[in-house]
Amino acid sequence: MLKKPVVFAACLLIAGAAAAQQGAVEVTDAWARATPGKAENGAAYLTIASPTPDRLTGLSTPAATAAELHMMTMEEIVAGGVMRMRQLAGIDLPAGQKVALKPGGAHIMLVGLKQPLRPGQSFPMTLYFEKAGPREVTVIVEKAGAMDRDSHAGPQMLMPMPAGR
Ligand SMILES: [Cu+2]
Repeated sequence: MLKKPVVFAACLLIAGAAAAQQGAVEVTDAWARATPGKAENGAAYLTIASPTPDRLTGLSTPAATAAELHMMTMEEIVAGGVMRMRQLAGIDLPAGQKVALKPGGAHIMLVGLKQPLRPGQSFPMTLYFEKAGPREVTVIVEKAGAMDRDSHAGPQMLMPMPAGR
């Protein structure tokens, strides 16, 4: 299925066929976790569906110094130990499939928050797509323990990753 050995892609949730309208990248359920105290970093999540193959190559937001694409690996989640993340250069978007950035997998790291994220707040974020260009979305801040933007969403699923690295 995957032609390139992109390890991170195995961790992305493919949430079934998308109903995206022709020619438009859809970004939905953009949310961020509220941050405790004066935490310097935060995490944001969203779901992307592109009707044509594309690639998310970068992000920016006035809420933080930088917004980076990060991935946590399977071992780290199972071990429940120290949170280690590595930065991704981008995320491939297969045509017509939803790609979800969710807790425990790929996420957007908000590095250097200008101010703490409080529940109920929102802030703009711009996603840069290789083909579709920039797209601005509004990110809603959910409470600190939130696992999902929507309470009706199903349980978190983790796909096994190829061993070795
Ligand atoms: Cu991160």
